[in-house]
Amino acid sequence: MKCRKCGSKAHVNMRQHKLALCKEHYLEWVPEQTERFIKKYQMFTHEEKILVAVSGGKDSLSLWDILVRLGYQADGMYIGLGINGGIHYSDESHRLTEEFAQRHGLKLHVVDIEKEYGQPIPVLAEMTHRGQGKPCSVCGLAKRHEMNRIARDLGYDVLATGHNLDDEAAVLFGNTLTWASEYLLRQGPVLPENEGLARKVKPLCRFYEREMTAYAIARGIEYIYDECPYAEGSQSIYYKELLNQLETTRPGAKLTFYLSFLEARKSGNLFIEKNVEQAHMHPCSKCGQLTSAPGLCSFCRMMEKVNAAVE
Ligand code: Q46
Ligand code: ZN
Ligand code: ZN
Repeated sequence: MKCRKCGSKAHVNMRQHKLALCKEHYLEWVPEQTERFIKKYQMFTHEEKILVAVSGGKDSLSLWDILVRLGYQADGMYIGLGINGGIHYSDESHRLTEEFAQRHGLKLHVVDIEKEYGQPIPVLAEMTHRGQGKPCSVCGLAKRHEMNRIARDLGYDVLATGHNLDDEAAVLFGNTLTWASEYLLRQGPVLPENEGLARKVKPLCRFYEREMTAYAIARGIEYIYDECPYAEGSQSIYYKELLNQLETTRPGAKLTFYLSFLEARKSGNLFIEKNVEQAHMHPCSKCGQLTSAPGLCSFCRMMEKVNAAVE
């Protein structure tokens, strides 16, 4: 296999794009493509302030690296979840994120859930009996709440996350199986800003997971290889495996699945009544973030339970 651009030995072969590139040209290609997606989906401009949610994994660190290389004003945000167990997941991912920021002279905001709310995520999950033994629903709720809070308090226009195509296709697959209209309507590379909530964007949503791994390794980014220990056996991993099987026999199937969905959504061909999207939102009476029910948002409601349990 030879690099299409220079003819030297190829480092990455992307069957789905019928494209092989050497290391040097691959390291150019990924940021170029990212810039193309940013423009195509009108994610943000060079004048806007971007907050990148970094977990210490390959996708978010690569995203931060790419945005900075493209000349965007991108700061990082790390949320310490307090998930350690045998593999020191949180400690290690925090260390790698700090190192990355220092090495590149970048600004990193760190929020530690335990310091902020008294308990780490697994304990909060136990105290609130949410999620049948898995802390993921509490974790997701807390991460979303903290990202919105920091973006708002520190005046960022845009919140960027490192979701790749495999993540997006798995979510889409799950939502399609149950035809979850509300979620289908909201899924996409950009979720517009809404009354004080920053715009949310996913600049890597068209890259395969293996493309991002190849980028992080070629760029020499040190990232945490282990997944969060609670990810094991999750539905999203199962969907990813199914889609990978499909991809093996039909290269490009994953990308087509996601892009056809985006096309259908854009042209209004999803057969979903638009008014689902317009569910009325109210500001939470405690933190001010938007929520569908009047009163407290789900995060503040959860924290009320925790506080009641402590007293
Ligand atoms: S939700 Fe669940 Fe993840 Fe939180 S507890 Fe770990 S696996 S980190 S994306
Ligand atoms: Zn080349
Ligand atoms: Zn609230």
